[in-house]
Amino acid sequence: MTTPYDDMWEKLNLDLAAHEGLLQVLGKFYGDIYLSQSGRLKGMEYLDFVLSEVHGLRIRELQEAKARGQKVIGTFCVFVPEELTLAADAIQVGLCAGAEIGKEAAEKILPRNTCALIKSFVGFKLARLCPYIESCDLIVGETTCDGKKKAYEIFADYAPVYVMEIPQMKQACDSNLWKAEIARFKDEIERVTGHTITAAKLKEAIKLVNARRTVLQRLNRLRAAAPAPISGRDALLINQISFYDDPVRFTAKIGELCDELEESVKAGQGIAPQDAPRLLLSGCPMAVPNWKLPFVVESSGAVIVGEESCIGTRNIRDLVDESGDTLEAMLEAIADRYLRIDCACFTPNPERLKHIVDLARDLKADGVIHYGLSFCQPYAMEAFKVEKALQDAGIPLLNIETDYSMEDVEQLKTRVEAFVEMLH
Ligand code: BJ8
Repeated sequence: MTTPYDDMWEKLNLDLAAHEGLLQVLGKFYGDIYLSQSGRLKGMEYLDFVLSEVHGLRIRELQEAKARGQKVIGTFCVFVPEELTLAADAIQVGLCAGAEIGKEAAEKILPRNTCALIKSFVGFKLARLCPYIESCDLIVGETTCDGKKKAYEIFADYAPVYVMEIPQMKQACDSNLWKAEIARFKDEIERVTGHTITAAKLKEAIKLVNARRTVLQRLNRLRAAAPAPISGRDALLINQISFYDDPVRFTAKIGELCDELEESVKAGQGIAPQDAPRLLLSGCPMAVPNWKLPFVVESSGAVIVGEESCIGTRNIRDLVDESGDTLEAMLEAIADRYLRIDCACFTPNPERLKHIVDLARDLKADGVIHYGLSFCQPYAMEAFKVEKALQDAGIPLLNIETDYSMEDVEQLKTRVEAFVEMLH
């Protein structure tokens, strides 16, 4: 089948047949998981449109920006400060890594017992499937978990990669290391873009990224209402889209959607029955199109009211302090904000336990599902502490480990249904 974008795919050197296969899977998934939902608000049309054009208009926009001289920076972790990228007049995209396609290629150069997210990004590159990866002038990796850290060494054979060192603890010396890393990243971005980051540009960028976080915070607050005004699937999609859509457009559109949601809440309307068990998902990020667990949960009679995840609250909870006027003060504020991220790669990581309990209470969640990708040690190890913290708070937990394959859907359904039944 030919599409208006075929020339673009050829220029990006995608494997056309494999890419077409990916789009078909994505389209079918989206139809089954998203378009089948009833009672969605008008604002959701924006999500449907963006997703239908995820491999289309947005890539064209990136190509047009590149033709004007802008650079595209790809990332796989929320530690990479987008404020600096934007201040250098570049575009940052969070690369998705949520599909199994490309796994076979990845397993030729990675151990099989590697988490699905890592296999996915390596596989996408090797199989020439992702127009976002192919649009990137630089891919920024980071030393978070061991799997990612080592995978970037391999990835660097296929794409331009720069790696940020993320501390593993949060002591004064770690904070100094992190500040130095932010400064090193600034230099690298200036080198790649050819633009000097000025205080005025950085201030503007800080405001822009904070505005996107603020609208997502507003969305999260609205989800505390009962009945829930939006499905967990749609909220996850919004968070996923936030990583690659234009930040100004995204913030405006989600603001409009929140206005609509506010009206629904005022009218006492929701997308699930008032007594549907409310669940918080917690753990590993769910990248596009990893919608498996939310779909299983919401077709089991429960509604997801929050995501304690990097594609969720962990990415938007903290704002950068906007009061600084000098470059130094702003870089310091950026370093402070990012070091507050409570990824399980840190030791110890007590903040995350508190955040999960607080979030479950704020959102009036009846239970928590801890979601770990198979072979992800940081989150699997931390799940024991999460369980203990929730037990102490009297909140039930279901611990799920899975990957991107569909083989365990029935088994997951049985476990989730039993958990939901217990909460009724
Ligand atoms: S700040 S959560 S985005 S590292 S699932 S690759 S941890 S083995 S994704 Fe993450 Fe940054 Fe942390 Fe967030 Fe490794 Fe685990 Fe795989 Fe993971």
